[in-house]
Amino acid sequence: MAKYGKGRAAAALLTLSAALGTLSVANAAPARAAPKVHTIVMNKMAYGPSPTGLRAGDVILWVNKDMFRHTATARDKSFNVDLPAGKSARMIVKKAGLTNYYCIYHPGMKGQLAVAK
Ligand SMILES: [Cu+2]
Repeated sequence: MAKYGKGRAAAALLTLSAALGTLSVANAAPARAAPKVHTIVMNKMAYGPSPTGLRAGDVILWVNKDMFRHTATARDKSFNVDLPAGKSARMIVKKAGLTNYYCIYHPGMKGQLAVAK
């Protein structure tokens, strides 16, 4: 009987701590707006326009609508997205500032990301 009672108390404590854990998560309000998803389309051997309002932590969805394989490769090697024809991929923007990128298969394809902190 005593054993049963202890078990009940432990279970109640677990429930309580779980509830507190939920509360503290709910109270941790984000300091800034949630990350946004920006799309850059590769089509007809060119990148679509660079998104405005990019911030570090945002996501870029690269979409290759072309019939060729393309990459988005940063000149400073901070990212490299390699996409077969018709594929897409998500990339988290990590670095603030200006980053030039190009396609390693078609060096005439060029773009630039402008990322705020
Ligand atoms: Cu290419």
